[in-house]
Amino acid sequence: MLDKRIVLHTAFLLLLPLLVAVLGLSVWAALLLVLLMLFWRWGIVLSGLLRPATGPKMVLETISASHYVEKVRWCMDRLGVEYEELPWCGTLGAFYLGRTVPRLHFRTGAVRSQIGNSPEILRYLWGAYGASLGEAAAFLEPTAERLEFEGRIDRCGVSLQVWIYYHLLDAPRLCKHAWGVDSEAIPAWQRRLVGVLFPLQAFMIRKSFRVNETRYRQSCERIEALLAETEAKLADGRCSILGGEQINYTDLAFAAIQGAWLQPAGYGGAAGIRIERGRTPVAMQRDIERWVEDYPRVTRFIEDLYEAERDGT
Ligand SMILES: N[C@@H](CCC(=O)N[C@@H](CS)C(=O)NCC(=O)O)C(=O)O
Repeated sequence: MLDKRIVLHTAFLLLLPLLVAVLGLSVWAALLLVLLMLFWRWGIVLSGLLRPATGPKMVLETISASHYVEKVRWCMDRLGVEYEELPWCGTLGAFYLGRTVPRLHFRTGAVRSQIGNSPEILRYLWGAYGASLGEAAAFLEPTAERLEFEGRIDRCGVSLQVWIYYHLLDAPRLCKHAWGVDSEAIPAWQRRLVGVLFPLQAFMIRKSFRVNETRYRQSCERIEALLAETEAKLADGRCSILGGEQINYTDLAFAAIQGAWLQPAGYGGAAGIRIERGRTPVAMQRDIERWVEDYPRVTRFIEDLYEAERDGT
């Protein structure tokens, strides 16, 4: 979430050398400008103290198609807390602001705070609502076993990112769609920027995820290892992957992260983007169909959970 006052101040700051050069200002005039900029920045700090941040209590920064976002969004929806979603176009935040999504902004006393990284956000929600919401928040309770499983689900999420980009970077139209260029909820300037910058964004994604044939194969193996392990666990008809009758956050995390390839009805709740299987490249469809066939219990588990919880009809 960008503070407009700071964005404006930074823009002016960047333009200062240009201003000095164009107007041919003296050293003293340039020094005066520097002092003015410092006072302006101080004014922003003071106004923040005098007029504490307002706005919604919680804001979740997101991108349209993200399995990590979906994990947090689903937990927040299930918890029943009020929040607003602030959608960005994919890749802009990572490469130009150095932040990942999901990112949760919330009020803490007179100031606003923020957390990135889905596991930490869930720990915050548990800490903030575990006691006050009681039974309704019980699914968020972290145990050693759940934390360990969540860690493996999240690592598999990275393998899924490699798998997705291996298939989608060569399908620019669909890739841009996944990044949100067709989503009216996202500011038009971001959608246009991502449209224009696509070759650069694709290059940076390819480099940062090291998307190549070897990594693709490794990623498939890692994804399939978790799918096979979960398939075996579900064989006894349990309701929750780690056992027991009650769903907990690891079930939602598993379904949200693995939902990236299955794309069940209701994926993303009301806010995300679904990538219909029929639109994906043939090789991607082949992988998906193989996984559906090889892991039928996992497939049913994810689809049933979505139908029950995300109104996936
Ligand atoms: N470990 C992080 C991973 C988050 C992540 O990789 N998010 C991707 C989207 S799936 C992201 O922020 N991409 C940056 C962007 O698109 O701006 C988490 O669990 O939240």
